[in-house]
Amino acid sequence: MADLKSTFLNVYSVLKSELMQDPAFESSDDSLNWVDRMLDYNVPGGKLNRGLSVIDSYRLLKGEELSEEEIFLGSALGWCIEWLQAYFLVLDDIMDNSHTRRGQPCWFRVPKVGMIAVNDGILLRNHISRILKKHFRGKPYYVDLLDLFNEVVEFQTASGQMIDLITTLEGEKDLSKYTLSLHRRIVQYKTAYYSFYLPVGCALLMAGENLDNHIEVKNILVEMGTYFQVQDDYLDCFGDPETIGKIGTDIEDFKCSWLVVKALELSNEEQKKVLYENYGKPDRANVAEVKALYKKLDLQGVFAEYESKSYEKLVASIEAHPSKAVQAVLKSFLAKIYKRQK
Ligand code: GPP
Ligand code: MG
Ligand code: MG
Ligand code: MG
Repeated sequence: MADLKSTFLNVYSVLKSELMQDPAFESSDDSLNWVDRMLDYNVPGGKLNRGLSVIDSYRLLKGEELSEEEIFLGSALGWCIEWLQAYFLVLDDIMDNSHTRRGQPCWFRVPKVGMIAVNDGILLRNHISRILKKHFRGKPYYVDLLDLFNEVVEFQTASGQMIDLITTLEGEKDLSKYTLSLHRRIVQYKTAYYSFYLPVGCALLMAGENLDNHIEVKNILVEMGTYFQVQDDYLDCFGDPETIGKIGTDIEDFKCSWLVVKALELSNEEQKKVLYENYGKPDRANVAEVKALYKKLDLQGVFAEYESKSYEKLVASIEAHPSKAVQAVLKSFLAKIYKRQK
C-alpha cells in the first residue's frame, strides 16, 4: 500500500510537468511559478482516497495484478479525480466563506491570491481535460470517460452545490424547509456522485465495462456517499479541527446539515425556538447555543446509531451483489470510511 501511494505520488509529478509544458499555452516564468505553487497547494494534500481507489478498484475488477502501464493509467485517472476535488474545494471554500482546509489557510485566503482563486478553479478543471486528452484519447472508452466527468458528475455536483447554497440565501432562510429528504437530495448530488460513483465508474470503464450495466453498483455507491456526507456534517461540528484539517462553518452558514435536520426532529417547542434564534448567525455566542443544544439532544449518540445502521444496510446490499469482484471493490470503499475521524 505504501508502495502504491509512492507510485501514485510519482505520477502526480509526471502529470504536473506535462501540464506545465502543454504546447497549447506559451508559458512564462511567472505563469509557471504560479501554476506550480497553485497545484502543490491544492491538489496532492488530501487523504487521496478517491484517487487511490481507482487503481485499487481496477485491480479488483481485473482479478489480477496490473501491468506498469495499467498502473500509470489508473493513477492518471485517480489524479483527475483529485484535480476535480481540488477544483471543487477551491471554489467551495470561497462560497462557504471557510478559513482552513487540509490544515492550511483556504487558497483564496493566501496573500495575493484572493479572487484569482476563481480562475485557478477554472484552470484546475481544464487540466483534467488536458490529462484525459493526452493519456486516454486513443482508448475505446475515451468518450464514455469524458461523458462521465463532464456531463454526469460535474453537472450533478454543481447542481447539488446550487441547492446547498440557495437554501441559505438571506431573506429566504427557513428552518422549516430543512428535512431529511432535502438533506438527502443535496448530499447525493453535491458529494456522492463525484466522491464515490466517479472512482468506481472510472475503474469499470478501464476494465472494459459498460456503465449502463452497473446501475445497482451506482445506487450502492450513492448510498455510501450519502453516509460519507453525513459524517462530514457530523465532523463539521464534533470533529477535531486539528484532525480534519478544517474549521466547521455549517452553523454560521445556515447549512442544511444532517445535524440541524436531526435537531429539528428531536426538539420540543422551546428547543426549536433556540434553533430558530441562533442558527445561521455569525456570532460565536449563537454558534455556542446551537452546539450546546446538539449536545443536550445527544446528537453524538444519534449519529453513532445512524452510523452502525447505515453500515449494516450497506454491507447487506453489497453482499446481495452477484459479483465477488464488485463486492470486494465496494467493501474496500466502505472499510476506508467506516467510523472515520477525518
Ligand atoms: C462538500 O460540501 C461539497 C463539495 C466540496 C462540492 C463543491 C461543488 C462545487 C461545484 C464547487 P461541504 O461544503 O460540506 O465540504 P467541506 O465541509 O469540505 O467544506
Ligand atoms: Mg459547501
Ligand atoms: Mg464547504
Ligand atoms: Mg462540510
